[in-house]
Amino acid sequence: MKSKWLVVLILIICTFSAVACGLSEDKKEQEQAPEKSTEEDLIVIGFSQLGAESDWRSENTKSMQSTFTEEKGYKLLFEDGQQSQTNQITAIRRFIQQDVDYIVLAPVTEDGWDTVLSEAKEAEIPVIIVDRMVNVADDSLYTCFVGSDFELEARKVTEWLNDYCKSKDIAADELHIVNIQGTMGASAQIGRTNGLRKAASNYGWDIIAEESGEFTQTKGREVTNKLLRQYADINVVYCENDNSAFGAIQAIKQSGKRVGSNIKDGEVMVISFDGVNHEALLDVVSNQISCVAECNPLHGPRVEAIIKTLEQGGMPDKKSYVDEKVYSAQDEVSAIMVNDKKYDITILSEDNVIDYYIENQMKTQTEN
Ligand code: GZL
Repeated sequence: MKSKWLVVLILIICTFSAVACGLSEDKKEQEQAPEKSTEEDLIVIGFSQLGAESDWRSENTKSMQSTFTEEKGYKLLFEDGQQSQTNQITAIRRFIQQDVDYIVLAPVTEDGWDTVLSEAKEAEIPVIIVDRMVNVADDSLYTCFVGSDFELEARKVTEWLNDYCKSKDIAADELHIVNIQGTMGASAQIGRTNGLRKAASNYGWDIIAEESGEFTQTKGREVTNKLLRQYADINVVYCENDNSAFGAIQAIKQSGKRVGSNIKDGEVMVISFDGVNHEALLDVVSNQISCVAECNPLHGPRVEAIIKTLEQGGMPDKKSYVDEKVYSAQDEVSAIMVNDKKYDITILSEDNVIDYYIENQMKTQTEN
């Protein structure tokens, strides 16, 4: 009898130990298994992008999309506003309904955001403003801003223009400028226009006309065409982004005039902003664009750094601005001063232009 019970006891012990081993194996497997980011582990970001109007905007969108991937623990909800504030407001309301973790807004224009940002604040969803700024009565409606100082960009190129003219004995009253503006009411347009106006008032330049080229090549060409037909003495076309500059260059050539820096010899000078793609930098080398202020679009890594700070309970700077270069192929001006600060001019040539283009592309890769 005893031996039978002994056998039963041994069987019971074996069974329990087998089960215990199994459990520990499962536990070990779980511990070794890589963390699978399940849906609820992802940080959900609602990104309201203003549109797809320019090469700059495409690079900006690419930077955000390549930064906020599921592999890195994010779920990016991307909405293209197609240049419409109404669409962007609708997108933000959708993000609120979806209870995203963060809202990132690249606002098409500065005004009109108070109500919808109050709704986001009410829902306790942090809002990060990227690229252009919002003009709100209460700046607690957004957590922070990261982007460019557009008026500084304008001060840089206008200081370059002033120093270049001095080096060529071109008198201030010999300059007859048209401003091909960006999207009216956008921070980039406001800052770049203000910077030109202040320099013109300061140095005695003649701004013949200002009209929006909407940051696009088509509209830039159309507006420049019209102004060239209206005003025979235009010798500087100040374009508030590269795509409108590409259009202006086409219009100047179609008018039978020559594009270039040699104003004294009758060339029409083109000045621009962005310097984002190879075409723009090659236009600088070939003297189609005399000077371009870089406007860096690679905000993905910058926004990610802000979100990481917030995730760790930190508070990012309320406003952070990107350091940006000035490019020219004219070596008469090697540096400029703005507000007592010196900015070197990056002199581009066929030998080095690829380095700067690659550098920008590398920034895209390395910063992500
Ligand atoms: C600048 C950005 C502007 C670019 C344009 O940060 O808002 O909008 O200069 C773009 O190319 O369309």
